[in-house]
Amino acid sequence: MKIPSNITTLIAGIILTLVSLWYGQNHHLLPEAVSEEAPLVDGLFNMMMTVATGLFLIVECVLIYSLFKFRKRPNDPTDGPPVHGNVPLEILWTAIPAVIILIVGIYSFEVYNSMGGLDPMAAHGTMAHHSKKMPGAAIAATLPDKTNNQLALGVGASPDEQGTNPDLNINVTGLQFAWLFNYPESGVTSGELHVPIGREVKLNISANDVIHAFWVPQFRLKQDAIPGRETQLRFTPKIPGTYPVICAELCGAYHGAMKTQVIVETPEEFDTWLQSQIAANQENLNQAVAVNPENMSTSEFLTPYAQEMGINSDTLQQLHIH
Ligand SMILES: [Cu+2]
Repeated sequence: MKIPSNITTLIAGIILTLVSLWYGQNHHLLPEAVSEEAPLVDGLFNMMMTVATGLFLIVECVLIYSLFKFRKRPNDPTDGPPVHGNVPLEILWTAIPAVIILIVGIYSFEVYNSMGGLDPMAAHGTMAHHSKKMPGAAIAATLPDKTNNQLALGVGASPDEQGTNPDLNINVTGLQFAWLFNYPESGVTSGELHVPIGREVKLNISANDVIHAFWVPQFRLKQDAIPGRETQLRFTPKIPGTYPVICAELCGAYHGAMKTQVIVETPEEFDTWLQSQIAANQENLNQAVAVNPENMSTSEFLTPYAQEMGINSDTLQQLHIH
């Protein structure tokens, strides 16, 4: 019995499609998705995984079939037929990837927009708040605001949240080789990130020395931390747990050790943690008052902070501190 080849092709096509669709949803390659925005990225990834599985199976099946079908037979010294090209086939194998790329392009643009990647206000904050709690605040405020008139960098508010303020602002600073998290509303600074579920969080990210990258795979978010330029990530945590914060930009000898964790917790647990940090800070402050350098001049006192901020002594002179 000879089955017509177009029916064989049809059955193979159906099996291929079903296998691709199944694997696109069951690859288990991504970690848990713990923010409200993360499933958008997973949808895009699964779609690309489906297409990639289909292409992989087509290419490998044709390859293995050809290895057997067109192998050299014993006592056959002849060459294969000379094939110079096939215009319709070339048009086909150019058109199919072009269409796939167009669809992936439009889809990823949609995901990026829904997550807030195109929020025009995303980077309109200033760097000044990063030094708000430092004695150098008066000087920082007089420096020209470098972040204005620059394109937004990062993920801002989603289209229906644009113009609204996030529930929680956190200043994130990357430095060789650690992450620092500062909660400006309460003045708490911590080496690990705590965020409450169901609240919209905005991270204002910067770097002290070189470029770092803030990455939490479970949030499906990654953003460069750039010296002298603020970037943002705005998202809503959803599932409580402890997840890794990883530096994803080679930043020096101990880049591999630049890790901490993000603790996603209920708003009650988060408030308890914040209060305990405020209490701990208060204790440190009481100890610090004893060594307050009252007998230093303002410029003497500010010089180390200025150096840390990359301001040279000439600039400091021009500020006329009395
Ligand atoms: Cu780093």
